[in-house]
Amino acid sequence: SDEEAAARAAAVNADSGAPTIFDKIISKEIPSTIVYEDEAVLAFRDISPQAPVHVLVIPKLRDGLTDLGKAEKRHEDILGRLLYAAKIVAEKEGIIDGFRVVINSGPSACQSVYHLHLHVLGGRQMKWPPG
Ligand code: D5M
Repeated sequence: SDEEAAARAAAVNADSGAPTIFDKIISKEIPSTIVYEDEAVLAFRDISPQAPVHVLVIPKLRDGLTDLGKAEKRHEDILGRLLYAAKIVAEKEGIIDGFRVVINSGPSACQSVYHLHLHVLGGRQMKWPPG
């Protein structure tokens, strides 16, 4: 599919350390709709929402976390912060009673941006299994 092809193309540059579109969102060079922000984490609306609520939660400092598969022991604190921020986003967005958190890691999962991000999805009945 197109998504798979794009994900494979994106993965080629993943380890180059090249900036991603999310760096420009963090620096506010590219506009985004911010839902939550603290010193370590930024949460903003996905440009291509897959549910009525679709927010991305990212670390402000990538620090090697191109994808979850690159996580190391030293990332434990930021990983915990990201997950807790996802809960705060769900609360703020009014979906605390039912929401989904997704991390696509690597081309086989159709990851397209190589700066770790959690998808927070809700506002409709989610299906299982995911595609
Ligand atoms: O998810 C990457 C996600 O990033 C995908 O759902 C689209 C979103 N995206 C890409 N560019 C932007 C901008 N500029 N604003 C907001 N959201 C964006 P993945 O899990 O890597 O496939």
